[in-house]
Order: sequence, then structure tokens, then C-alpha cells
Amino acid sequence: MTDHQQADDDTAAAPPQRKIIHVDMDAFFASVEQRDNPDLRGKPVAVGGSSGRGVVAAASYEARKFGVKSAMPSVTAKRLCPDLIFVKSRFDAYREASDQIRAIFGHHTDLVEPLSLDEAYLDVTQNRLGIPSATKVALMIRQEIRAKTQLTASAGVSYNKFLAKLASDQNKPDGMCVIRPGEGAAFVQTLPIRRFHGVGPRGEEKMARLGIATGADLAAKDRAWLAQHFGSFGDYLYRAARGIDHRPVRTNRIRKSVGGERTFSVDRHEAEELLTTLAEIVDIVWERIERARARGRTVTLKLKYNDFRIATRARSLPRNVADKAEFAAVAREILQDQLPLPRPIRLMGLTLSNLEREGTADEPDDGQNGQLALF
Ligand code: DCP
Ligand code: CA
Ligand code: CA
Repeated sequence: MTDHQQADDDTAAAPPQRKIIHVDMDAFFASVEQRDNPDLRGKPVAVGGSSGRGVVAAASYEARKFGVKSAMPSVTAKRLCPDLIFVKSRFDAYREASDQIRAIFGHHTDLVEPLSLDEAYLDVTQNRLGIPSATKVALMIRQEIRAKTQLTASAGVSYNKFLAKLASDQNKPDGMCVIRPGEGAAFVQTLPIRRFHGVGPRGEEKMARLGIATGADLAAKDRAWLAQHFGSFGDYLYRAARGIDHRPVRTNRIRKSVGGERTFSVDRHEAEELLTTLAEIVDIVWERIERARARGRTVTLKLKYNDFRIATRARSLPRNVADKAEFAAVAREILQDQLPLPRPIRLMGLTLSNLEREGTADEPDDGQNGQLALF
């Protein structure tokens, strides 16, 4: 095994400390309706059909005091809360608010994984404004959401997705919770088992039969015992009970290219100087490529001459660029073919394109999206 592969394997086992935020809008559909119709404010509201087989899609917090909640048959909801006001859903309005919050996320990071219209994971380990505190970023995002949409959002801040999602639920509505490194295991152990993602009502019953009511009860079981009773779900439960989750934030967006460029204060012309400049740009761009987890097979060099004419030259490999050394070698070949340049340049740039889907297909996934719903 080469050193390079070794490094990758280590990274997969224990990724570097991340800063993750989970943002979730409060009583989303119901809040949009209360915002757009002042008559509904402060009142128990359910979004959904009130007729025979209708179900509640969303309930305002006023309605929840009566026990009304999402997915409940509307007849049951009316029995629990006779004054409940039913409102028809307006997806265009929810979509618009959703687009607005996603634009706000985009002000802070490209690493956004939307889970539904009203929630997303954000990796803010590196963020656009260079703010070191993820808590600060989360506060800013919640303020920006309130200012832009007149709606409230709750946020969870932690070092992985599993904990961040639990945290966003902790102080709802309009609240926030931070779980710092070292606090995850203790936090998880206090939770009723139902709060674990993937444990539904039937899962809760099964857990109860096995004597498990809390995260602490779960943490007391070993891997083999969990595998015996829960099959492949056991591994997830083992890690969850310890607050461990290595899944990266996966963006759904397909990027077309990753790149970067530099404008010089003094024009450059001399071959050696150009090659040094190229190496600097390789450093910058390769870091972005790694961060975006991008893989692609086309390298493009961009030059802007001092007469502002722009030249681009590309070279494609039959397969993805393997590593930084290969990226640098291809870039150098392209540049060398252009030398000597007809005139000095004021800018040089590099991009990698023909990208595969962003996010790595080979990263471990606990199967938390989908198959857990069976449990
Ligand atoms: N939704 C739905 N049917 C469900 C659950 C939810 O149509 N069974 C819709 C309506 C919700 C929105 O999705 O407003 C977001 O769902 P959440 O689970 O995030 O719940 P809310 O945002 O309504 O409330 P909370 O404040 O608990 O997040
Ligand atoms: Ca919500
Ligand atoms: Ca949600």
C-alpha cells in the first residue's frame, strides 16, 4: 500500500474535526401561513385538509399544546383541539421561503446538504466569511433568516451530523443548542431512545422489550449484542450511542468545475516566473478540489494577456486526474506548450472540469436515509 492510500484510509476512519450546523425551520408550513395571514397569528393552526381522510401536514406551536402534530388524521386533531383552524397548503409559498433560506446558507458555505424544504446540514469548518466560531455562524444564519423571511429557524451546532440534528431539536422553537467536542457521548446518553434518528414507534417498542429506554441503556450494549438484535442497524446504534458519526456533508448540486485564478500587480512574462506562478495556483486550486471532494479529467489553463485578450487551453485525460502531482504535471504541460508567450500576462487560472458527482460514493454511510425507516 502506498503512503497516499494509507493517508486516505486513515481519513476515512477518523475525519478531521468538523464544524457542522443543522438548521430546521419552526412549524414550517404553519409559520408561513401565520406570517401571510395575520388573523392566524397566535392561534392553533393546522395545514392540511380538514375533510374526512385529511391529515395534518404541519401544526402551529399553539396547536401542539393540544397534542396536534404532523401526520395526525384531521378528525383526531379536531377532537383534540376544537378551535383548530385548517388552512390549505400553498407549496409555492413554502418553496419560495425554502429558496430564500438556501440562498442564506450559500452566503456562508458551499457545503450544504438540504434534507427537505425546511432543513439542511452545513459544513462550516471553512466558511466564506472566515468565522472560526460555528455558533456565531449559526446565530448569523438565524438572524438573516428572520430578517429575510419573517420566519424563525432553530439550529444545532456540533462536530458531526448526527449530533447537530439532535441539537437543532433540543430548544425548538426559535432556539439553538451547541454540543462541543467531548460532550457528544454524555448528551446522547440522556436522550430517550425515540429521539434517535431511525427509531420510530415500532422501534421504540422493540427497544422497550429489550430494556432500552435511553441512550445510556443503549451505550451499555456491545456491538455483538446490537448486531444480534438489530442486524445491520446495530452498527449505527453502537456509534450513535457514543455520539460518533463520520458521514460528510454531501451537496446535491452537481458542479461543473472547480478552479481559481490570480491577477498579478505586475505583469509576468518570463518562463521560470510563469512556472512558479503555476505551481502556486496548483496549490490553491488543488486544495479547493479536495475540499469539494471533486474528481474530474479535464484541466484548463486560462491566461489573460496585458491587452486583456483571454486564452484558454484544455487537456483531458481518459480517466480522472489521480492526484495533485498529476494535476500539476498536466497543467505544466499545457503551459509549456504555450511558451514563449506572445506577450506578458496579467492573470493566470486553472480549473478541473468534467467532474464526477460531488461527494464520494465510497464513503461509509450508515444507511440513515431510507432503510432505517423500516425499523
Ligand atoms: N410535513 C408534511 N408531512 C409530514 C411532516 C412534515 O407535509 N408528515 C411538512 C410540513 C412541515 C414541514 O414538512 O411544516 C417540515 O416538517 P418538520 O418535521 O420539520 O416539522 P415542522 O417544521 O412543521 O415543525 P418543527 O418546528 O417541529 O420542525
Ligand atoms: Ca421544521
Ligand atoms: Ca424539517
